[in-house]
Amino acid sequence: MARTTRSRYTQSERLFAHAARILPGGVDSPVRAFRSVGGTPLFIARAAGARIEDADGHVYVDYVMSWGPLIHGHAPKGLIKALAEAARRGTSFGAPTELETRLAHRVAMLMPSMERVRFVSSGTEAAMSAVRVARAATRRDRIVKFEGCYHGHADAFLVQAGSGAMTLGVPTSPGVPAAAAADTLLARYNDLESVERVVSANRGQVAAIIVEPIAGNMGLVPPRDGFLQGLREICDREQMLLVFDEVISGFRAASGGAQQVFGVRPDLTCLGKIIGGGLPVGAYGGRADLMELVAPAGPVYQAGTLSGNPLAMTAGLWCVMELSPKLYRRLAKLGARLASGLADAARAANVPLQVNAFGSLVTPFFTSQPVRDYQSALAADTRAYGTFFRGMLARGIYPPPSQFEAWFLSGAHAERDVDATIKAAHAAMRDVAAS
Ligand code: KE4
Repeated sequence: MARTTRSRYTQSERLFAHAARILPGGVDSPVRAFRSVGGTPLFIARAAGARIEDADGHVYVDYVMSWGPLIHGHAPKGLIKALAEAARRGTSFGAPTELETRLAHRVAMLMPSMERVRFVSSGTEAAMSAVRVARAATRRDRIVKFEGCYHGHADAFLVQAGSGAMTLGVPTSPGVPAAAAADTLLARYNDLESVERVVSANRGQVAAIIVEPIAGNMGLVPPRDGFLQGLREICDREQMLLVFDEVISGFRAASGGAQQVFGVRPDLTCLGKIIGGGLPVGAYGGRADLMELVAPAGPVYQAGTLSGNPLAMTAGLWCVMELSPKLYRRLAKLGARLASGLADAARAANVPLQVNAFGSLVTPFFTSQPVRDYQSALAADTRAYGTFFRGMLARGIYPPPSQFEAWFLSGAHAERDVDATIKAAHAAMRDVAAS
């Protein structure tokens, strides 16, 4: 009988088949299903530092890093120790603890625009709550978001531009009522004129502009010079609020996030990922006069059983206390090394590639044109990315399973990890060229 070649991923395939019978799509978040890159999602058994190990025992250099929270790498010893001690004191109280106050003060020290902070359990909760505060404060219902930016899965954000850019938003997902989408207007990232057009067509009705100050959800797209400052000026002129969604960029672009890097002060900020150190934490905050509207201080209702959970606060505190200028210098060096190495690998294989990079965030776009917004990101060849992704996986590197995500470096990554990644990329680019 012909020997069936044993798959590299036998255990993951078995586990995925079981999962798919009870979990929609076999996963708890869509991007994990490898739908856009092909193949079976890897089921992870353990991870440490910059490495992740799948159920078949294969080890990979990890560039997903749980989609951003793990700026210090997987399972740092100090974090595990702090969590073990915290767990022995109890895992959740549903009552205030000093930990929340300590973390909130640390956040406010790093991001002075956050005069008040409310902890929640995800970036989605942070963004939806910040928008609720903005609507309450301005007594206006409409918001402006940008094509290609993602702020979690609340109804108001699952919206795409209507027939014309000036028309009201339409849902991108079944189950989102047209009415919920209609108050969301779309503008083009890095294009202030598109913002002016939308704002003038809805004068006096827009509560806020919400933006990823460094976009990570169309792949990495940094702001053009003057873009964020321009949004600030439009908001001031139109009495709208500026909401920075720093779920990715917060504590990653710098200890004070993108607002520190670009010197633009938002009225409200959303945080997630790093602030929880890998445990479920989100936060929103900003001007005291706005945040004092939040219950029970004010009438804007928002609540959460596990908000400020002591284990999550312990992890968040440990992570933000470990941030240092030395870490950011290392991350910037590693990011630049990775970005130029990926570009070299593509050039050597004559594969069109644009590499966007910002500190420890990198995205290789399989396209010959610069990527500055959603339209130019969509021009990328996702089939080529899928070939590249599978080639990297087969060579022990675990990039994000989507062309439209950022690669995340951590303090646990070493130059030898980046060099091994670049070596694998030369081979994977040849796979792309040959496909
Ligand atoms: P969560 O609800 O997933 O914690 O955060 C939503 C969110 C809000 N704002 C920004 C800028 C974000 O990037 C996110 C979540 N990011 C994605 C990855 N790009 C999470 C991964 C996933 O959806 O599985």
